[in-house]
Amino acid sequence: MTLLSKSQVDFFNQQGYLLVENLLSYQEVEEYRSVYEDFLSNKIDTGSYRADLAGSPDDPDKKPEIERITQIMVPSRLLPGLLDKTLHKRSLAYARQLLGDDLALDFDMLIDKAPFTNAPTPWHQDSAYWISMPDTRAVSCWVALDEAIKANGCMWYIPASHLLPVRPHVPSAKGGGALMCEASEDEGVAMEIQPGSCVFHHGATLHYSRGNSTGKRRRAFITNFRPEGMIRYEREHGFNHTGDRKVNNEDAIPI
Ligand SMILES: O=C(O)CCC(=O)C(=O)O
Repeated sequence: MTLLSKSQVDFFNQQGYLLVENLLSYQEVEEYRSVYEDFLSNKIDTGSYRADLAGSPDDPDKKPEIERITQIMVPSRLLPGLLDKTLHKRSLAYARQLLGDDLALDFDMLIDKAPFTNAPTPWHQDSAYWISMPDTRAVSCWVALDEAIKANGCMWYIPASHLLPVRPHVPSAKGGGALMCEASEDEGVAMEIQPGSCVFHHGATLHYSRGNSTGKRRRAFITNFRPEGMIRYEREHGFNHTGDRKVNNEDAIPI
């Protein structure tokens, strides 16, 4: 595996995100797609770890027939063999180069946007979901398993937003929808990437994706890392990233 250059690490520190191409080979992408299918089809029982990130209406008659944004939390807890494979190993190695050797896997997740579901992931900072912590180093690796373009929901990031205070967040929908804050595409950059490539973003970087308006799926496999000491801190406070979608960061609670 190649090391990140100093200019890549500097870019991440200044801008709050970093593109890394070809984290996975074509063959590896095929293997991950096959495992992804086992999660989506519930061949691997995802139980309460699965939800629609777009939320579900209170009225069951209005419930969409298909999930619009399928989110499956902690896939490596359900299939521990994933931890020894390329995506987890390489993304951890890069995360350590970006933010320090004490980083470890906090959680992972799958987010799939089904064809023609047109449901954006609202603008947010991951840190709004998390309890306030004494050490705020955290980085996600968003790996595309399909070509990610604006029309199917590639990620957008607001440069240097991780250096500013966390914005106030509120739930975007009843029934467990994603958190959202005020932000717009005018502030952001779209990262259109190939299958097997990935973008790292800091836990405080503002990000978003448009809905999927194409006829193909948009599958992403995401790993999230923070210092081992902070993972222990979270667990001691009963926080384990298995699906709670409220504002947990006290600085992100609107006044
Ligand atoms: O895949 C998406 O649309 C959103 C991903 C996201 O919010 C994240 O990785 O933190």
